Amino acid sequence: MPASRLILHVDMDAFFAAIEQRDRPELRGKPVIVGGTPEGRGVISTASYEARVFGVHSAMPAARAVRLCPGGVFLPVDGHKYHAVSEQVMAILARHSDRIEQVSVDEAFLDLTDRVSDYRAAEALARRIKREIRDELHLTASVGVGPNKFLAKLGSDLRKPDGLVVIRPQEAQAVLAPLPVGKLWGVGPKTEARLQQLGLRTIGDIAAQPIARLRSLLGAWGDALYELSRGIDERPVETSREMKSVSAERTFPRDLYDEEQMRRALADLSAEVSRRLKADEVRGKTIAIKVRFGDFHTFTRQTTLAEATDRADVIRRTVYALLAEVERAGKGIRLLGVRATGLEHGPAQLSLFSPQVQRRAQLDQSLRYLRERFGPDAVKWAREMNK
Ligand code: TTP
Ligand code: MG
Repeated sequence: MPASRLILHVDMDAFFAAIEQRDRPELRGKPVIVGGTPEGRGVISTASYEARVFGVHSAMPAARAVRLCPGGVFLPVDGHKYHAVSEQVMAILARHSDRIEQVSVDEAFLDLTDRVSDYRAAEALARRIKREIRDELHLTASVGVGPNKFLAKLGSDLRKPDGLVVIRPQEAQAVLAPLPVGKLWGVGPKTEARLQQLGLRTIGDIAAQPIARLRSLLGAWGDALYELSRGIDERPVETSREMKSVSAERTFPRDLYDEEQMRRALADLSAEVSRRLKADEVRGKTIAIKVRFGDFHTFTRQTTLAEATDRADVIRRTVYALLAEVERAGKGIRLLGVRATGLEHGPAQLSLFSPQVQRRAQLDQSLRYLRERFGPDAVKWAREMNK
């Protein structure tokens, strides 16, 4: 049951800036600002904790950062380097669990439910992970442990940098109550302002509302906020393996018997999968075909390529070969699908670093959860409120 999950969240401290300070000792202890230019162009990616004292933070226009922190050392983004370090961090995490969901370049959830017996053991594992990251990568991470994703992530955020916070289920309400509503997942600055207008300043204020009032104020989204305010969050950790597949399928108005028509459909589906792989800047190593016959019998066949691909022609040739392996015995085909899994990011894939891409991915996941748990109405409200 979700109530008994044990989740750990890791978030590296001042990630890009910390890597630069590690590699250039003369920058340690100094306000380091990565992204943007010293002339004040662009938007900054992150700032070392020394620079944050001046009020500098991610996504701030560089011009403003220069004004706030004139003595700051501005450095360009070295995406390749950060990507490599990100992979090292994830490799350390992978030693301790295979149920890992990487959420962004420096952040991941681990589902420890089947790995450790209790919170003490989880805390010991959290210390060990922090130590390995420090000893091997000379970087610090903040870690949160809790009964769900929301509380684990909150925990990693509460004592940054180099923090470790364990939130046991029975402590959740007390930890949450005094925090501002903006700490609730999905509540951005605009929603926070609107909730404040309604007299809802802290998470405790929300938890204290009758659910009917929240519903009348916020629609189905009120249910979602109410649950979070009480430390309830049933989103599962979705491992890359589960999440990372790109597929397209088509049900035909009439069953197909003609080989040429099947090939045309597969060509279209391959092109569609290729287009989406490219849009996400990933490539698939395993290509699968799905065949559903008129009698609803369904088969999938897959093959792993020597090299991951995003090319429509490669995918198409692969699924043609797979189709030939499916025993059709003269039966009509009702549905065909093409799927790419074993997704890999290209070596030059920098979009993981793009805050827009990160935010979009997180928002997509959040909205999916809202829809599944509280229905389309909750999604509508969440969008409306966060406009
Ligand atoms: P964060 O984990 O949000 O920030 P951080 O690691 O720099 O600082 P901390 O976690 O200690 O608060 O993001 C990780 C990296 O992603 C960050 O180092 C730079 C990049 N990033 C951007 O480029 N733009 C952004 O708007 C954000 C939020 C992050
Ligand atoms: Mg971080």
